[in-house]
Amino acid sequence: MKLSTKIILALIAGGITGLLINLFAPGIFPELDKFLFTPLGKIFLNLINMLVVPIVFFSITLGTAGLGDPKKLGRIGIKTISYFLITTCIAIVIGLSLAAVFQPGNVGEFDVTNVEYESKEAPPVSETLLNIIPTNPVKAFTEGNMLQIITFSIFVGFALTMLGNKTKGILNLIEQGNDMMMYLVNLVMKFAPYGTFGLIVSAVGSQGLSAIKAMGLYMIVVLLALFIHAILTYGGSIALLAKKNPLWFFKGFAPAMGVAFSTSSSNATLPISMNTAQKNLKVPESISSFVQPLGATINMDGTAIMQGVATIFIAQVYNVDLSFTQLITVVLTAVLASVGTAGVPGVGLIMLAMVLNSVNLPVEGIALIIGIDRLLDMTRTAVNITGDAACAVIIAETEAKKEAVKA
Ligand code: DAS
Repeated sequence: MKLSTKIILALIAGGITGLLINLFAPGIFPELDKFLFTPLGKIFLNLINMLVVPIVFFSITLGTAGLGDPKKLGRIGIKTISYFLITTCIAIVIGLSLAAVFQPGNVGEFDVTNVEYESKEAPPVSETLLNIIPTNPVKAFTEGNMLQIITFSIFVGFALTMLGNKTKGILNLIEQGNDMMMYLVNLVMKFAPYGTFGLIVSAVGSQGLSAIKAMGLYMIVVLLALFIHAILTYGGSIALLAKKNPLWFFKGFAPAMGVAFSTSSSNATLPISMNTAQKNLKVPESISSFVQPLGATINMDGTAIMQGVATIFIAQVYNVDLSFTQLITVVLTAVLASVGTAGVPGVGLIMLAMVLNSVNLPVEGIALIIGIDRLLDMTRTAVNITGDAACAVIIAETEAKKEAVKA
């Protein structure tokens, strides 16, 4: 049986198991979760997180060096950032529009009298962007500071390109390191169905139906926006720009989407999403290794959608009418917030405070959506990494056409 089928089956079995335990034997769930489901998920999460930092360094260094001339690096960089920014803006507009149409904050009673939310201080995006150049690369590696690791890797790859044969030995060493990491990814992938099962049972079992019932319409609007964005924006751009069948893309990338869904972490899924894009979608390693780690760190369309819908939802609950200028502010702030969101569970909610502050909405409103956010984080993370893969496929195809014309 194909790995993607095993992961999908594990997702379904995990969801059903979590719901059944929650419905019929909630009393035994905590013990079962503590001694079975959480350990399964934690082992899998730790195994893939163990690979992230070395994979990002080896792959981006190789990817940058593999691109050959700096002009190609510049061209791919511009295409990548442009695709990321345009799709994130589209994502937020879809989220805002659906929230305005379905009015999730005006349906049902939301008691806002005693909601409290201690907003965790998120670093301002300007600080995040200024800090992308590491003053101490070793510290960046030990702290897992992805943007700084990416920047340092691009510089190393650029140096290897410019020095050519002088540093051939180092390039070979990095190539061998990358091969070693990719072997380990394949090894860890064998455990994916078990880890995915454990993570899903844990997430669904602990959430239960109460949160889903209370926030039903909000959840539906977010999920609908995520689905529309994935099909229209990613499916449409794959068809129009890469001239590929969207079904081929989604089917090929399904294993990575399943892992992202179960881990709620773009960073943790990165080794698997790169491996899947290279193996199933035939994206050249040099392009996949440049686009996907960058995307996992700064391109979060799913998160931007949640932030758009949540802002309108909270405005509706507090009876605040946002002006058109304020909506533009929400789009721009949500783009910045999604750039500043690290690819780890739950950070999108922390960055939401920044979007709410930009239009003077009460941050306490986040307390209304916290209960359902764990389940929504799973889906938006799957969308986040899918956008990165769509970008990689499109760049791979457009670069291949450019090479063909040159030849
Ligand atoms: N879970 C984050 C990710 O890994 C996104 C978020 O929290 O919104 O993409």
